[in-house]
Amino acid sequence: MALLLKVDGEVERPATFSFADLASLTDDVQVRDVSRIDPKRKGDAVRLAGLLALVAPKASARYLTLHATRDDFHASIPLASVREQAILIYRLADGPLPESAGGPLRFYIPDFAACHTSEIDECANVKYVDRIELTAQPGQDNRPHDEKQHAELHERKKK
Ligand SMILES: Nc1nc2c(c(=O)[nH]1)N[C@H]1C(S)=C(S)[C@@H](COP(=O)(O)O)O[C@H]1N2
Ligand SMILES: [Mo]
Repeated sequence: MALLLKVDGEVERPATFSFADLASLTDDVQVRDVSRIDPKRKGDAVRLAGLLALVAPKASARYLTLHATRDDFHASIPLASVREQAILIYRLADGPLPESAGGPLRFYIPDFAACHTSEIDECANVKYVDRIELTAQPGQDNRPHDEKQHAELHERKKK
């Protein structure tokens, strides 16, 4: 089974997860039909908190650094602010989340701020996330800093 995600860094038990691993997590960790949270989103998710319970973050873990190798996009956000709310969308109609929706795995914060207005902004909803690294300090982050960079990023991604 292809690996979707590696979770490592400041954790007691680094782990990797496949689609089957995520699908077999217990019901309390599953979020069915994310359109109930955001009508623009579709599919099923697992709670970040459920994955963190398995890897056991160390007390030193303060930042969550999200890596998308596919397009070299990275965001690093304070762990405490998303620990309980964030989810990872992994499934659509019983299959993997398609690339067009940010799949195979998409990080999603339900109550994000407008782009580049805060550390927890819409830009941190990282698509194609394949590694979550817990760090003591802010990690790799190449989100756009202003409206011009943001517009350029979106223009690039349309092509
Ligand atoms: N891997 C990756 N994730 C990404 C981006 C990106 O360029 N690459 N863009 C971000 C930005 S700037 C925004 S506003 C949202 C847009 O998500 P949407 O296209 O699903 O609306 O995705 C974020 N996640
Ligand atoms: Mo954005």
